[in-house]
Amino acid sequence: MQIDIITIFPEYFGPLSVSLIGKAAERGDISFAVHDLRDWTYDVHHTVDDSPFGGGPGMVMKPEPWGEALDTVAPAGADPLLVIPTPAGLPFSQQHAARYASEPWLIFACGRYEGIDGRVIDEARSRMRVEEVSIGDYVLAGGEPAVLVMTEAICRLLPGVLGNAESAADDSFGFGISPADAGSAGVSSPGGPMAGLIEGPAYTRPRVWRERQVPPVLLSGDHGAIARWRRDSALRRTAQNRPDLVARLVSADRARAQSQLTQAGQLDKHDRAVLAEAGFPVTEEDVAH
Ligand code: JET
Repeated sequence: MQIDIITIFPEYFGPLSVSLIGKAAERGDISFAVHDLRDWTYDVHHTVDDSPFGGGPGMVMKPEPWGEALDTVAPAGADPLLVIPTPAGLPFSQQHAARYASEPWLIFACGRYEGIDGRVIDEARSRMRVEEVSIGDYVLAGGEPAVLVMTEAICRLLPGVLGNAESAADDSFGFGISPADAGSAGVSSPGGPMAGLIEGPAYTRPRVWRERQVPPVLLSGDHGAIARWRRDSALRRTAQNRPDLVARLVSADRARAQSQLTQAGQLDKHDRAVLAEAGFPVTEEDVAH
């Protein structure tokens, strides 16, 4: 996979040579090219911003350097996916990460100040695929940290990057990519037992630490009981911290009950009882079927 990043702070991307991503880059599984937007400025001050038409505070990124940068990085006829982090974008999710991991070529454009002149995105859309995405409901000074976040979420899904292929399939949120897409991307297919849930806590040695025991079921060797316990703690934590995710599962579950389909991520009777006990508003009918 090729990843191009256009930024006024190339130094910000030092972390890409560290850890999992750094190793993947060393192996040649991912190839990064970080481009300094100021390379496409021609005045002595290498100006990339100007005041906003219509007035108001702050500065706007000038269109000309962006236009030339994109022309150079993605020449006519090329087919990259241009991803632009912005608080105004669609929420970036595990589904995005999985879909981006199946792309051979991504370009990230890091905006700053009050944003990039709106015509840059319009013009880019006329000749390549463009997605504006948000990594959360807060405002950053620039897109750089968002690109690091997305790059990590994407690259850990590439084959061979995460030593253990199964840990990605079983992740919290690991319910986003269709098995077909997963196959072509070479990423592990989710729809595991934790599909649509956030995971409960994990434990390792020692068995007793500061007088606290590891939950005994995890030492029982009973794999069925362990899977059930893990699912219960995932359900309880999801009900507690992410009622929005439980609501999605319950409504998907109701739709399925009507169409008689069976698929990964579905709730069984025990699940519904655990959710009801966790105070989640599951109906009588939900618990019964
Ligand atoms: C962000 C992403 O703040 C975020 O993104 C960085 C950023 C900051 C300021 C301006 C900007 O402009 C982008 C643009 O896109 C068309 O003009 C981007 C917060 N959550 N997710």
